[in-house]
Amino acid sequence: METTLTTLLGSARDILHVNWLGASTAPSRTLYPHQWSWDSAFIALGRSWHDQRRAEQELETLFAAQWSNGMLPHIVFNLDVSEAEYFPGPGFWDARRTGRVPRGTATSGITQPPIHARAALDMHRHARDVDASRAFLARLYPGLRAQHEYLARDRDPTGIGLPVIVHPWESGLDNSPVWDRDLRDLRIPPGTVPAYRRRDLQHADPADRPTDEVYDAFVYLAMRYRDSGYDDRRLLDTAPFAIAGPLFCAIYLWSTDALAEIARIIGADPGPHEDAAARIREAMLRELWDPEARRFYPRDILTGHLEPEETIVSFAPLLDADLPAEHLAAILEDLRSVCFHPEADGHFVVPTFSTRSPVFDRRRYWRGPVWINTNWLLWHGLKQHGYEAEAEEIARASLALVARSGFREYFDPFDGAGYGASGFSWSAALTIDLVEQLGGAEHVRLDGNPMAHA
Ligand code: 2M8
Repeated sequence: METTLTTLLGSARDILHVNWLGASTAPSRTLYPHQWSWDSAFIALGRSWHDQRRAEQELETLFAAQWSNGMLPHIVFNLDVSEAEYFPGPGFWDARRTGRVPRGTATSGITQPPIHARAALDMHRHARDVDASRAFLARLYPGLRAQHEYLARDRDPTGIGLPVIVHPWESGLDNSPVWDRDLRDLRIPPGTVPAYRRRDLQHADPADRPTDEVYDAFVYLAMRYRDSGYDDRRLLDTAPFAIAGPLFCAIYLWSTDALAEIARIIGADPGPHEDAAARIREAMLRELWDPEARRFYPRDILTGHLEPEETIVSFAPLLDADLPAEHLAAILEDLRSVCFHPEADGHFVVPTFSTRSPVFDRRRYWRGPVWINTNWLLWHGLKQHGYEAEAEEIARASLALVARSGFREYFDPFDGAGYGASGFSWSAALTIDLVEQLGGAEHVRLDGNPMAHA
């Protein structure tokens, strides 16, 4: 089995090599030929175990495209790829019009979960060249700080203490049922959505991807934000979608803790980040916790309502190192329930949506399948709270999935079949990170019970 893991790690590195674009990495050469923001953080972390220099370059390339207001764009376009190869491309976003996009770069106009400070800190923790890594942290720190300040300053229009996302694409979990109600409630005036061609369907099975109706809603929301001039001061008047969600906010909190640590490492003042973390932590408990359901839910700040869907985002507050015992116990109960831990033989944890929901879909993008990045986040969260057995089960399931089906984009929780893109970068990168964190290929066994160290 050791040999298999060694081979697996070799293939994971090969994928990162093939998807390397020269200064950053594409999530997939076919489906996603540009640089994506949170993908790059996962990719840099995985790559850093064998190539510190390129891993650092990955994040520096991303931050070189950060807007002047601190907004870190969710896509940095690869200028060698034509507009026709991915929709929506730079022409659609028309970001340059804001005057905030750095010269020589082309970006989208929305952001993604701010996992970057955490990735940079983790990279530093195992860096071989510690001096180079410290210098890298010092170079990245102003950008990380600006990214966090942007979210606190411009994305909290009602002052709840949490940033909102203005598009499901910002959540990273685009097509999750958690947004269904909001997308259904959108009143899209007939004729407003321009004619467009879906490029994703040229590279992926339509059964794995969002429906056309959902895509229209995605395009409409992106257009609305673009046509407002990406003006966050007018969000309450112009945004049809403004949601503070547990996954985005928990990652923001986790990274804010990391930012305080980075500040300490480079000799800056961690105080402002510690204060920010305390505020975010408190706001998450106040705004996103439903005491009756005993669950964290996203809050729609336009209606004031919580969004009661049973999705994986409810478990993300495990990333809060100080999560109170009551909340921790409730999350564990849910994670162990038949909805997220189906009892069928050979199932794989953790489905992204309750397997008991009538609209659970075992293969469609974010509507049920297991993803390696959400597993990796929960693995971290469980470990930090001392739930070793549960964390090990997730690690074992993740490795079994990629060993069985390759580095696919997502996986069937029941039979482990792979869906979406093949040669998907974050599945490869986080496999590397997982194995290395567990002690390396020669120490990890996939067989036996549980993830035993040899
Ligand atoms: C997916 O999102 C993009 C749009 O941003 C798409 O469907 O075209 C999501 O899974 C997102 O989380 C991810 O960052 C991106 C690239 O892997 O693909």
